[in-house]
Amino acid sequence: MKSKTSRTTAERPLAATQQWKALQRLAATLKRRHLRELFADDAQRGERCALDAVGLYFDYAKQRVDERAVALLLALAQARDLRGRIDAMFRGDRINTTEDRSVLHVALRMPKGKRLVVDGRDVLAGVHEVLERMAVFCERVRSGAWKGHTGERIRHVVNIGIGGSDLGPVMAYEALRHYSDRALDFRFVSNVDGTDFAEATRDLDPARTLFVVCSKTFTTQETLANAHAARRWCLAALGDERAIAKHFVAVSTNRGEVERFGIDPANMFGFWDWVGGRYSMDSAIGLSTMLAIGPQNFRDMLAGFHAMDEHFRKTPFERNLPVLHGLIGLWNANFLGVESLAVLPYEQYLKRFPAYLQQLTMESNGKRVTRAGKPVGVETCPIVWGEPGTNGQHSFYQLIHQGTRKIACDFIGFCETANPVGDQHDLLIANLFAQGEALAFGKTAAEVRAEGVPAALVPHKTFPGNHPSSTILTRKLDPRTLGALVALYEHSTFVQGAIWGIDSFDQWGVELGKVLAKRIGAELAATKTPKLAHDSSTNALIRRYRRQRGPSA
Ligand code: G6Q
Repeated sequence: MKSKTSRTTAERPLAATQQWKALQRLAATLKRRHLRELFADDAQRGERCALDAVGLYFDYAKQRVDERAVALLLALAQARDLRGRIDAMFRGDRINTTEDRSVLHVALRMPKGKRLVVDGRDVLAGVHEVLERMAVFCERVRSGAWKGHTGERIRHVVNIGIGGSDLGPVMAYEALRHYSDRALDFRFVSNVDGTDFAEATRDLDPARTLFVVCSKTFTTQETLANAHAARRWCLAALGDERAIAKHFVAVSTNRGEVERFGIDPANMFGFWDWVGGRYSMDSAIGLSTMLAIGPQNFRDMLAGFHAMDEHFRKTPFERNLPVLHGLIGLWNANFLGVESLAVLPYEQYLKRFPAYLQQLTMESNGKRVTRAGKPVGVETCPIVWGEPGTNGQHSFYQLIHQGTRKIACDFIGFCETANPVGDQHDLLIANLFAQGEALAFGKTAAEVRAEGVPAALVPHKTFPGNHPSSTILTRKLDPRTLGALVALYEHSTFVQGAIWGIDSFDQWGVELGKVLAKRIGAELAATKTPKLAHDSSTNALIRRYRRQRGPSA
């Protein structure tokens, strides 16, 4: 139950709360301590600062926290009514206040047989009905029962979508490629740059190609441009409007626009306004994922998501993985001045995971005002980026080790590989562990001198260390683990947004981009030189482009 005090504290400017001030005081002390000392003080730190949940082992011992910091962060979470926020989301309250919507991606992975009534309707009935239709369709395509217009079976699937309608599908396809049907070839087209479409389709046979057009609104300029290009490409080869029904399916909430485009609503898979784009990879937006890995693997992925949801909803905060992960990220961002988070999966299949997390975290928490429209008053989302290991080690890790910026790292590794090649997996994981160790402990000048390094080179070969990192280690990358991992980051993002008091589920900055390009698009398309009223720089760029552009198709 929410106490009156907790409600009041939850509404007070964050930086004015007693918990925030206590954390600031503690940070001033902890900033002076090196991870070397924290480890020296406690021989059990490695075991104590770790958590095992839903198959994920989360080691935060190399974060610059101690017991007091964790306790204060937990107190902050309580004071900001995190429990109430979690309950409100799972209940279906309209917590996306600026768009007046519920936020129910957690419903997409609730098992059959449960009920979740929102506004008088059981949303789970709709979720499972769509999942079943998706499964029937995917089985037909995968078995060859679904034929193209000329009677050929489908061999190529092209997902057309952007943002949340692209990043989840492409990330999940790459992550679970080991589980995919290799008789089907998958491409992903997102950019309005025609090169994306041209390169994705140049070697495809239209008679054997299926387009999955993913757009929640079905009004997104990039996606519609690419979908129309696909339509022309298909008709140019197959020469018959009736081919569209065999080569196009849509995933959308907007039936009217889907019909207007010419896709049969029988070939449309729906979802709901309470699924945000960046939280939609486990809705029908995951149709390409299901086509690749099959319905059972898709269900296993949903089960992994759900297991993490249940852990998040039910576990006391001190043992709650997303809560601790989120709070430690917030500690780094707000109290240690860490500006960015590098996500470093030591797993080639997770090569698109950092890009996926960029949208999830930065679109959700890249905000400057609270739900009430007041300045947050503290830093919000850090910059998230990353690359798979070991590739990153040979490029940007230099800056993390010896640069002047403060960067935190999330290392992600798996004990088993799907592709054992000699002893390469051990080599990969040795690199992961070695990097975490080196970042934490560094190398002192005395250690460098003791190696006989000439004095002039000592400063260059000294590593300050004390760079915070977490390691998420799990058994192997399978559909269930992927679901749990994504849900971990979804909820960690939620935790941070709840504490900052922002709406993590709107994206007015994205909407702005959608509007701005329309005006200039008309000016570029105009046959007569248009009268321009932008700033002088933009006007000059438009004129130069109009003079120099190449021929259009
Ligand atoms: C995600 C955002 C955004 C969105 C794209 C595509 O949370 O809202 O990235 O997914 O702009 O939108 P449509 O799916 O409507 O085409």
